[in-house]
Amino acid sequence: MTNQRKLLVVACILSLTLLTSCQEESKDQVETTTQVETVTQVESAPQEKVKYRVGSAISDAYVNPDTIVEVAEVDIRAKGFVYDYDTLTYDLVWSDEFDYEGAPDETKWSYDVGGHGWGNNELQYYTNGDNATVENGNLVIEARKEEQEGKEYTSSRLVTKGKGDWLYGKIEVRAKLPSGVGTWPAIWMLPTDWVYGSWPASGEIDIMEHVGYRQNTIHASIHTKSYYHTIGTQKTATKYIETASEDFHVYTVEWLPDKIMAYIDDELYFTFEPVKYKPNPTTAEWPFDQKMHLLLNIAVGGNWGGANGVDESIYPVEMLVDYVRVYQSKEITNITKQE
Ligand SMILES: [Ca+2]
Repeated sequence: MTNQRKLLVVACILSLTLLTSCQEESKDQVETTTQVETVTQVESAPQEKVKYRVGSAISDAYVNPDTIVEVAEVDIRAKGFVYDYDTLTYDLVWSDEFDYEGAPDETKWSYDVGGHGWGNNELQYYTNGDNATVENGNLVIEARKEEQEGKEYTSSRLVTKGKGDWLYGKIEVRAKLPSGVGTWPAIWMLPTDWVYGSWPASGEIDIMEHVGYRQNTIHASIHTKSYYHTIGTQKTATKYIETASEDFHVYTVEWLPDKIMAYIDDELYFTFEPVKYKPNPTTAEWPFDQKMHLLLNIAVGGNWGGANGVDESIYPVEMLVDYVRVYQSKEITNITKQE
């Protein structure tokens, strides 16, 4: 090999190495960006992030001062509440330990019944409790492949509406989730009285959602008139856990007068604090000053759960719930705004 050739070979090896490392670097960057986007959706890309930062905690949410609108004091929400978070004490106010056998306690649970798709083109018919039972210390919700009322699947959706609802508090649900493409279990909350209008104006809090085609990725979300999934503005965080369907995990929401947080096994992974998006939030950003009740269900298919199809071969599938515990804090329950 001539010297010239040797040089050429060395140059080729060098440029190949560089190219490879460049590609690896850009791949890393893409992955990082994707993760950030999944965690928090920023309303608009600010020019100078530091300048627009609002609140004491470092956050991905910023308020652009050019967009600040004046709001009458009476219409401002989620602002002006004074409490010491570190000294809050919680008392158990409602629970079901599922430490009995048979049908779920009818003093605590009712059923949403029907097969109209539930706003999401879901495939199941929700029965009047036929797919829910309590055994071995757990509530068992079972989704089955069986025809009923023109639908190919049955399941149950338990609700505490009319039997348990709360304003502010900490809701803990220890559960083991079904797996399989097309399953969509959820632990969530809806308003009891819809005083700010129909969905999403009166709000929705999703304590836990899991879609089978993204096994072990857990979602916590809120929906309001300004922030909801149909227009892509809902506030969401995701957390990957390794054993969502093999082990029980504790899914928690902590609902305070000015923010909502979600945890898995006591680890915080979602905070929604509306003043970080708007200095003067209204009910469009914070309808969460009215009572809400709890819902537990497995949906089959649907716009999100069925986005990658539905595996028909996996049924029946179950969600097990060891307990539901609702705590409230006397420092928070009767809190009013400071003038
Ligand atoms: Ca139990």
